[in-house]
Amino acid sequence: MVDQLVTPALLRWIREQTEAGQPPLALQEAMERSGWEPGVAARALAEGMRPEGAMPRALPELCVPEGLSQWEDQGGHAVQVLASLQHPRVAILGQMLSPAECAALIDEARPRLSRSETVVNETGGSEVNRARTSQGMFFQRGETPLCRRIEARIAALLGWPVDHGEGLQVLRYAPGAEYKAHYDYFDPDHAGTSSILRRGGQRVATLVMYLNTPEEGGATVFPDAGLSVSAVAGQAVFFAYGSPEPSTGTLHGGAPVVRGEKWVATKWLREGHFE
Ligand code: PD2
Ligand code: ZN
Repeated sequence: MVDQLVTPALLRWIREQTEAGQPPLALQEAMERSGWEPGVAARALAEGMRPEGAMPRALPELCVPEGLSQWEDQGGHAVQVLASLQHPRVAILGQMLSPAECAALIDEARPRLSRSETVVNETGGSEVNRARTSQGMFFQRGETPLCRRIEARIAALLGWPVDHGEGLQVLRYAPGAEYKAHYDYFDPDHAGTSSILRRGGQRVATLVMYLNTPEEGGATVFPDAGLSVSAVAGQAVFFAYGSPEPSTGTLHGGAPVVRGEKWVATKWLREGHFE
């Protein structure tokens, strides 16, 4: 496939259309009809909709604030940067969520759980898979006041717009349940990926927030980095992958829960506007 370049003319067209009131999804579809790859179109949209003169958000900059041990959101909630790694780009965060927020997310999610599914690469759909034995549910982005508060905190912490994120996903792992090693980005070589990329382009980063502390097991593991992150209530692991490639070192999985149960909320960030 020939690499497509985001040209100044395309960016000018996006700015004009945006000023004329065209919604991002309509522009994305129009670009795809003209032959633009969905991921390139999403990247161009993100760039073209940025106010002129504003600094570009280069994907590799998607990271937690550097050199800070603690960061406060607008509501005065302090998040700690407990550890960070350059390659793979991983950060361990403390007090990402308060105990009350963890409990409330579990309460809101519990009645809506069903068996988790994974993406079917050939079609872009999803199906039940033995590699992922948790139960889960998705909130719509901004669905509840709690979702909105958490989404705003994540966006401010990472400097990534709220509208470039998927809705929160909550997962419950019973004893024995696990999520075998995988990448969170969509495989560019699979036939179903182009239809997925139409909604916001590629995933570029993941934040897994732990809502409780399992009695034993359930760590999030990064086999290529030899890294294991314990699931501790309120803490989170963030990892970014600026391109959809194994060289990002972001192969990761959820180790089996041995005793107790494990609850997490996952936030996936996209390169463009996600509807
Ligand atoms: O629950 C986890 O630790 C985990 C591990 C790997 C979650 C995800 N991936 C995910 O939600 O993508
Ligand atoms: Zn994952």
